[in-house]
Amino acid sequence: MGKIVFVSVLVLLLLVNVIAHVEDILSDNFDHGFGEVENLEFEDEEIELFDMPSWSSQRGGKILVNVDSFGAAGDGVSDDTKAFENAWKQACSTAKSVLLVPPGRTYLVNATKFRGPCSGKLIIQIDGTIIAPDEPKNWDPKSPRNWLSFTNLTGTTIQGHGVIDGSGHKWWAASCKKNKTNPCVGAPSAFTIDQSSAIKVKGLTFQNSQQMNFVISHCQSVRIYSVLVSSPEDSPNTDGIHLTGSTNVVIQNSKIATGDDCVSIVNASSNIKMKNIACGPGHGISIGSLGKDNSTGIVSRVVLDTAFLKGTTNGLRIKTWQGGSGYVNAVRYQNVKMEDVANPIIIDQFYCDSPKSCKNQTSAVEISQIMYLNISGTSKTAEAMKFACSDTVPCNNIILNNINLQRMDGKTAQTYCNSVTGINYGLIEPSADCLTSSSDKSTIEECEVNESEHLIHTEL
Ligand SMILES: *[C@@H]1O[C@H](CO)[C@@H](O)[C@H](O)[C@H]1NC(C)=O
Ligand SMILES: *[C@@H]1O[C@H](CO)[C@@H](O)[C@H](O)[C@H]1NC(C)=O
Ligand SMILES: *[C@@H]1O[C@H](CO)[C@@H](O)[C@H](O)[C@H]1NC(C)=O
Ligand SMILES: *[C@@H]1O[C@H](CO)[C@@H](O)[C@H](O)[C@H]1NC(C)=O
Ligand SMILES: *[C@@H]1O[C@H](CO)[C@@H](O)[C@H](O)[C@H]1NC(C)=O
Ligand SMILES: *[C@@H]1O[C@H](CO)[C@@H](O)[C@H](O)[C@H]1NC(C)=O
Ligand SMILES: *[C@@H]1O[C@H](CO)[C@@H](O)[C@H](O)[C@H]1NC(C)=O
Ligand SMILES: CC(=O)N[C@H]1CO[C@H](CO)[C@@H](O)[C@@H]1O
Repeated sequence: MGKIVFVSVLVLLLLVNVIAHVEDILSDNFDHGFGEVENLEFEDEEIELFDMPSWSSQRGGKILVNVDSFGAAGDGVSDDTKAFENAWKQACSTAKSVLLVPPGRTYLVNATKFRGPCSGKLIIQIDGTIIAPDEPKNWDPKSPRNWLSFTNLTGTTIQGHGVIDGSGHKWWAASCKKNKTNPCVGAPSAFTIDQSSAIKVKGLTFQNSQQMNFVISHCQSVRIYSVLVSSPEDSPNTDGIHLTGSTNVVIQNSKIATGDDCVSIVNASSNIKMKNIACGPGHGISIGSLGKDNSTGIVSRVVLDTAFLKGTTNGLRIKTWQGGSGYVNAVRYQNVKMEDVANPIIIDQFYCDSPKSCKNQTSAVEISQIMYLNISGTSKTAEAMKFACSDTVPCNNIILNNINLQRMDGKTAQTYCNSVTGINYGLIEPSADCLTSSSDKSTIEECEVNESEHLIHTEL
């Protein structure tokens, strides 16, 4: 008896230790990782000034570069591409300039690359609507995957109450996801910020993108807030905000309704913070996919704090293809409310978004230190939590704390586990018995076996 009590206490101590240790690792990383982006210097006074709804004169010592002054018609029919290009040249080469797309008008603009570096900290004030030509057949063959893209900028603010509309309807109809007889070809991303740093995006609406709505690629220090993404639930591959190769990114107070992932975070991205996000319809908030075609995928240090997901086909998802390498680690999801969400919590190391089924392979992108804290709401699927991990590369240190996911139809929700280790504490509903101990094998054995004996002992 004494031995049992002793072992139980030992096990408890081990568990407490593991929890404390993992929390240390997480909070250390996060505090350290996000200090930089939290302290990014943006000139907030100026930003208030430029939030004014319309511009008719120059203010605050800024030089206004209005696309209308370069011959833009703004009638939604005339081709305003040249006017935008010329306005860009002027604005980008002038210190203290504001590139203005004025409100109340609609500008038709072809695929265009807006290149930096620019002199000074450019402000791009978009209050009007910019629309893309809607016919895929006439799309500029030199820019098959981009509509509006901004590259090589530093310290740029893009803001306003304007709308970026990809006119995607014909692209969607031509997608192989819509009609299997169509060839699978990529469509343009609507709005891309590439190879840039210290970028702020505020207030814009992205809608009806041809494929992804808003892409951040190979950037450092980006803050996105109060953006709205709105594309139909059945529009194929229209990710809301897509991050690739980017570090120190904050996405805040944003609302995303679309046909693919609300947010997708892929390779070589780290220090990503999302706060106060509404998602749905859509495919949820995703890390991945990673590891396709045996590639290396690395994502680390991601926090989602405060989110509401409604009617999405996944909730908090990590998806990797078999055969990949690399890792996903240090991810924390907290304070998330779900309503009518399929697969609210899912790690899928068998992701296969291809017409052919994927071969089982032994290598995989390794997944560890993933924490779910205070996640509640309703699940559309029986498996409210799913940890489908590779037998050869298991998921480690998965931590659940205060989870309450109920099925919509009142039946009992379940947790699916394959090859996963970790811990759970607090209320866990549905229960996740696969996660009771640390990833340390010796601890698992002691823990499982002797905790149950301890219970029997107290019942006696
Ligand atoms: C925009 O694209 C159309 C084809 O859709 C083309 O006719 C037109 O010349 C392009 N405009 C410019 C300024 O390149
Ligand atoms: C980006 O700008 C830098 C100067 O700041 C220049 O040297 C470099 O060639 C530019 N890169 C691209 C891809 O345009
Ligand atoms: C799919 O595309 C083919 C060829 O363009 C067309 O004949 C068929 O009607 C389409 N099917 C649907 C469901 O739209
Ligand atoms: C992912 O990023 C790493 C660098 O961080 C790179 O080595 C690797 O090739 C990238 N993978 C893909 C698929 O681009
Ligand atoms: C990935 O690796 C597996 C195992 O080595 C191999 O069978 C497969 O052909 C590879 N796939 C690709 C796309 O290279
Ligand atoms: C749990 O998350 C919800 C949002 O879903 C929030 O309202 C609540 O305050 C959180 N609880 C705690 C203890 O942080
Ligand atoms: C691949 O592995 C998974 C998980 O171990 C298993 O459920 C599935 O049946 C396997 N598929 C094949 C084709 O071997
Ligand atoms: C170390 C120890 O006491 N292990 C025991 C834990 O409980 C199981 C039975 O559930 C025993 O088989 C182990 O020997």
